[in-house]
Amino acid sequence: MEALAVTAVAPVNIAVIKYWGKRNVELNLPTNSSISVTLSTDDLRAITSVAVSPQFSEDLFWLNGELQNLIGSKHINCVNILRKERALLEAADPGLKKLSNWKIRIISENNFPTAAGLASSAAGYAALVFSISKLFELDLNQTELSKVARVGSGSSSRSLFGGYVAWQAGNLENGDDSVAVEVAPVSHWPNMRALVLVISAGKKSVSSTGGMQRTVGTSTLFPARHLKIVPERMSQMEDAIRAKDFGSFAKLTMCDSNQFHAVCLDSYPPILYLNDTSRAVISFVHYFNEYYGAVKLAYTFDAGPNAVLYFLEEDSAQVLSCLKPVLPAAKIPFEVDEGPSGFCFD
Ligand code: 2P0
Repeated sequence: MEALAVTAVAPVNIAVIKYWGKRNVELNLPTNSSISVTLSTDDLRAITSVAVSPQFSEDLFWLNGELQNLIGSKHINCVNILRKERALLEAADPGLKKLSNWKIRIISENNFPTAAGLASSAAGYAALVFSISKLFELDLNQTELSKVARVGSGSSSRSLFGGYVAWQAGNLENGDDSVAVEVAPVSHWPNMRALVLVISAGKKSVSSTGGMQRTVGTSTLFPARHLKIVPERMSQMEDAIRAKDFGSFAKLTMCDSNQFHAVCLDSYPPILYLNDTSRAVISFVHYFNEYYGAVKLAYTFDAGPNAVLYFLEEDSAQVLSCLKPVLPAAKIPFEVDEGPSGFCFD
């Protein structure tokens, strides 16, 4: 059988300035910009293999071993955007194989809980878009690919880069300027560490898309957040990252997580992602920082109860020694990653 295949690995990213709210649901255009840190693919990652063949009779997609319905899905929307890019290349060079007409098979696996507020869709769409761009030999840079991944899932735009990444909300109605850019590479702040505390591996109580629309439609606190506070925090966070100012980075990260959960609570009906264990983690982090007399540890929570802690390598012994008695399974902290990588096999 004639077939071409590529496998790619893409990392999870965890936002320190949160994306919450869409101004265009179909294109995943956000109401505010956001910033994230890309975690190591050694620990949390999506691995996706894509294959095309003239012998395949339909497009098929398996996620974590289960066949998915592709019809009308955001996955097929991403595939079709990239098929159009490939068709442009084929039109310019008649010698190229007509891969844009071949059906595709996609197999994707996450090595962590899917839809539990651990950015599984971010890694998944980034791996999908990256692997197809390699398969189709497209000449698109990471920012251009981030635009395609964004259509699948907003936060995935940030997983096209390693290190410290901003997703610019943009102003255009077609989303052409709603793209991810690098704030700093992983090498800039190599002693940054993250620790994921999986408090619950269950699926989220309210989907991100549904939750965002509820907040946009009902929270009276939300306009202040996305119009005034986040734009200010974006530049403060970029400055903190560029200056490697952990105290400012940590405080902004915690304040932004808390405000994201505050507008969730201010939505009607309220959206409650944190649980008692999450709140105990928040108290622990503030107690830890007070005890050491400096902001050495930060927490952030996405659309679920699981905590991500940020700290510096030089403080990891203190952090882990405090956490190990209560979390015996605490692993070696994750490093920050360089971003997606892919390889072809014949
Ligand atoms: C973020 N979250 O910035 C925020 C913080 C959750 C809380 O991006 O609807 O899965 O696919 O664009 O990207 C989760 O939302 O939502 C998210 P869609 P996505 O990471």
